[in-house]
Amino acid sequence: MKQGIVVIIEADASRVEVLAWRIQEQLKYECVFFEDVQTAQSFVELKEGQIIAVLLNQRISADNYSPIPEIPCIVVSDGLPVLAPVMLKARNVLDYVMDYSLHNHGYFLQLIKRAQYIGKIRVLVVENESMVRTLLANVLGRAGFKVLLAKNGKEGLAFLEKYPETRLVLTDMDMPVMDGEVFIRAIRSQYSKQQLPIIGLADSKLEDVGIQFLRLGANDFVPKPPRLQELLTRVMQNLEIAEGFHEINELSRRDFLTGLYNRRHFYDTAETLFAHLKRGKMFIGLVMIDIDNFKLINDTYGHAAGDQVLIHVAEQLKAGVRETDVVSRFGGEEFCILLAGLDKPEDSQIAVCRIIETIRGSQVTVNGHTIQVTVSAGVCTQEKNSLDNMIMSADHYLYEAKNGGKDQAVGDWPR
Ligand code: GH3
Ligand code: MG
Ligand code: MG
Repeated sequence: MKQGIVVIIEADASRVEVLAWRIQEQLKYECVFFEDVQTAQSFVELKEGQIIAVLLNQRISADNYSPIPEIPCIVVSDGLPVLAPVMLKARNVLDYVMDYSLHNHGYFLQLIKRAQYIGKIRVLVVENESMVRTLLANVLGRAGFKVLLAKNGKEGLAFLEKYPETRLVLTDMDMPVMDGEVFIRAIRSQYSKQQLPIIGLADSKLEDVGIQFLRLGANDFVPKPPRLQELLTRVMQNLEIAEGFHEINELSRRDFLTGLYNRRHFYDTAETLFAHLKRGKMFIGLVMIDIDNFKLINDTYGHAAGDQVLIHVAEQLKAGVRETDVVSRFGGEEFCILLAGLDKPEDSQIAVCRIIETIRGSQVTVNGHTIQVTVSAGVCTQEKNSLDNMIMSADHYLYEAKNGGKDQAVGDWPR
């Protein structure tokens, strides 16, 4: 189980039982219930640093929606959110959710996930009127976002260049120096709607400006002066959609069983690294790894045990290289690693031999059986004229390693 606790303050525990179960199952966080704020507060003090988020029933704390400072709070309000304006003024209130009903569970889970990194989510506000700018900065800041403030499109673009991980843009249309139209066009030439959502601030006095925003490539618009509830709801809505897209994109790049990157992602990133290699002084190592006698493991212990072995090997590979190296499952029981930024080609030999030794010395236990695993590796460090040629060369050395008795690495380093 992951480290972290979600605190739920709710008089009727049965209302939240299913939600708590999903939080535990899907997010791997522990859930703890309290019937009143005071007991929850003492618990939070005791578990300092471990609390991920607080879910608070509005009825239990009707006048204070962030009774636990510094921890993101999700307020559950039954019925119409008449108190929403009060909540908006409270610090650390991430959002309010109407009820605990089943169709809302996904939204709760996403909010809790977001609670962990909301302080890192950058939202860019581009607006020339300082009053509106300050208002937005306050609302978004209180919700926990990191807010960047720009007076016109030009300043906005400068921020995006400096902070490319910015997650959402709110922009005015009519501004000096660079207006919303030029600004949005510039963003869209670089980021898709899913990558960087834009919400237009549409002056209510001007007709059709909202439609103009959408036609230019904004995802949404809110009237200006903004109604704060609506603004925050739309910000959350647009982040939700973008995050969903990001998750799907991430899933399509990962192998379901081991969680490693798949072949598709490998080629995407490796091509870029390879281009760097050709230009600069950096060395890379292309490593093909294949589990030895894997068919025998499957035949002896069953396919499920084989899967455990694959997961085990994947973990060892990931742990054996640096953060910047790309580890992927190429298919079946074959893995490909791109060692990036080697000082000299021979360094790959040390890294790969260490991995092989670690795997040889490790064991996998499945259903009481202890399974011994070894792997063979082929390594190419000499730059060929294409990534595919490096892979072919590594494959050739892998073949040699297998023929030479397995459980070893063969590469193009000096022998
Ligand atoms: P060698 O030492 O020469 O590499 O022999 P090997 O038995 O490891 O290689 P072989 O290519 O003959 O067999 C690979 C086996 O991997 C066959 C295939 O059924 C199995 N396999 C491929 N993908 C999976 C998977 O996702 N899970 C499991 N359990 N087995 C898989
Ligand atoms: Mg094999
Ligand atoms: Mg094979």
